[in-house]
Amino acid sequence: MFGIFKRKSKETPKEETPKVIEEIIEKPSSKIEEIVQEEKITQDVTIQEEVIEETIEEPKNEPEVEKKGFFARALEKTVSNFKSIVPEKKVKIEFDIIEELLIEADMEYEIVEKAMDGLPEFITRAQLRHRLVSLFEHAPTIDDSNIPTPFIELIIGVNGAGKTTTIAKLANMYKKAGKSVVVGAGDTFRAAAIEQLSTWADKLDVPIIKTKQGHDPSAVAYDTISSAVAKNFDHAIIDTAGRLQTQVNLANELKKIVKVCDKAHNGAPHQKIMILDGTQGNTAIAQARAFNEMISIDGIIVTKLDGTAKGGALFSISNQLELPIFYIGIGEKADDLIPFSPDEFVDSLLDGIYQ
Ligand SMILES: Nc1nc2c(ncn2[C@@H]2O[C@H](COP(=O)(O)OP(=O)(O)O)[C@@H](O)[C@H]2O)c(=O)[nH]1
Ligand SMILES: [Mg+2]
Repeated sequence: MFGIFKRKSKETPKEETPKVIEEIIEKPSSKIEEIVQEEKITQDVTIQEEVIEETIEEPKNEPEVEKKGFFARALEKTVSNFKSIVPEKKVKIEFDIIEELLIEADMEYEIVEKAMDGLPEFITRAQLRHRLVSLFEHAPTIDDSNIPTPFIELIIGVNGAGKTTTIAKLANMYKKAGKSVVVGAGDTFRAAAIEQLSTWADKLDVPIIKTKQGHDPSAVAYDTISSAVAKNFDHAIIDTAGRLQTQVNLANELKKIVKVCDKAHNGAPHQKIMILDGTQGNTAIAQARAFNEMISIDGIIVTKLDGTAKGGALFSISNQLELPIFYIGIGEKADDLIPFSPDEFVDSLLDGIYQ
């Protein structure tokens, strides 16, 4: 770990001349082919030409929503479920009731036991808060001074988890902080995935590196990084395909992308971020473990927390995987990404049950 997790900077965004650099790579770069052949990084993955019909919704142009209380918004469904167990907020709550609430919120039983071990029969907010916050011991290290340029992030996760949308959200956040960003459409498995990222790139006015469906995603990663280096970009964010983690192909492909990133720029990718669908709750853990074994992950972004009552799964996710949660996704728009804060998260949860 570099300790280079970057939070929203407080700088005011620079005035930028809108410019779209769009590069279409017709063929995987010959450089990549050389590297792969020379080093026998992995067997060539045969990518079936497959067209999956997918509706890409135009990102809506809505005014920016006030972000105050966004953890409360993220936990709205989780907390509203609590009402059936604790109809009225209290100062002290019985041990068994707390246990029930946490399980209801989809916290794994093992973690509930760990968190509540030795707590008294009636538990105060402060007692529970301390235990819950400490479950996020793997909170990200923040060191803004030590961020390599370009800062290269590889985004992984299963189909539908929210990878492409999260890339748009990250790009939007970096741009708003006055940084330059290039995105790479590394999910070459589906044409729709390339189109979806292109639509976002147009909307956000960030350059995109893309190729045709079925082409080598490593080539896209290589060219995205090369472009970021050549043009002195601050950030490069690379998308990947998310077919099922059980496929050996996917593991090989991801390993190859990681190696090629390092060839393109020593030390890249600086962060491998896994995107987990929050509506899956605890079941996302097994998925995450599989990815972590393929290419070790640096941190997690949990999406779709706005649409789930399983907010408690975040405790298990971070604790079981021993990984930090960098951000959470709370909607489909570019601004719907917030840095994860264990304190605020726990407080919003407790607001739903304590006076
Ligand atoms: N409600 C909500 N929807 C999200 C969020 N993140 C992504 N989505 C939606 O989830 C769907 C799949 O996202 P996508 O980025 O295409 O997933 P990918 O296959 O992993 O790239 C899309 O309809 C997104 O708009 C989120 O934080 N909240
Ligand atoms: Mg995608």
